[in-house]
Amino acid sequence: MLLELAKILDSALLETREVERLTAKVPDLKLDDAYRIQDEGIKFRLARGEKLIGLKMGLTSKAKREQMNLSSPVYGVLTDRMQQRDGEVFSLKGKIHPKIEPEIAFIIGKRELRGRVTAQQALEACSGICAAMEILDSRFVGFKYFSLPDVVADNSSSAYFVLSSKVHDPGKFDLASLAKLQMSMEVDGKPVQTAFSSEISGNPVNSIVQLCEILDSRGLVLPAGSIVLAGAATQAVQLVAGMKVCLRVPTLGEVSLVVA
Ligand code: OOG
Ligand code: MG
Repeated sequence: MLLELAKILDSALLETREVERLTAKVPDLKLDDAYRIQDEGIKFRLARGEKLIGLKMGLTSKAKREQMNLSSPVYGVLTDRMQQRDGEVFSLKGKIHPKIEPEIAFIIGKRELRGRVTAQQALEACSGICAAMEILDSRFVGFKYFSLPDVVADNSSSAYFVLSSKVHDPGKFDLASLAKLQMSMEVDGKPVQTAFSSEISGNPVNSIVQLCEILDSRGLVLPAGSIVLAGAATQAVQLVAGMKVCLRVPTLGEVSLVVA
């Protein structure tokens, strides 16, 4: 059954169409099984030649939990095909109902993270940190009214992401400074969503801590070299052709995309 549900979502992705939420068919879908559906969906993508390059945390801010009416952090998987280049033109072709949100990304260094870690250990395990934006695109009708198992099964709405071309040495930051980053996402030069990085689980580094906890509970590790998106600091904004979106984080730099 799980494989069948994964196939439904995978065809929706490939055919750019919305499908009914899975819990309409399987009302008692459990979160564990939802992660198994996510795993199967990722296997389909890997079989098509995509490579795993990281993980994203989602629903790590109050703004996002309220926007989606969902209660706890979840993770999704990032592949090389999802990554856009900083400043690149992003075409809406082949997208269902994409939204963009401001994030912070960490690059895990040469050693994998296994088991539970503290925020300090998580920070020390990083080799890079940068400003980032995630483009979500749920495969569910209206991008709304889904439950936690639905969103997890759908790879936590992961679709695309972009990292700033400026990646910093995390040694320049301590935990306190990482909670005070000012994040301003602009559309055509006007700020539309602004927040401090503390909106992300109190500190974006805590997203790595939470990710390790969930991975550990599933018997998995956070691989060396992974990109980790910490989750959006604010609500997501719908993408419209012609808009230029730029996230500015004064101490980190900026990252942008032009929507076509
Ligand atoms: C779920 C994914 C949320 C974030 O950064 O909070 C997320 C959704 O909003 O569809 O990626
Ligand atoms: Mg996100």
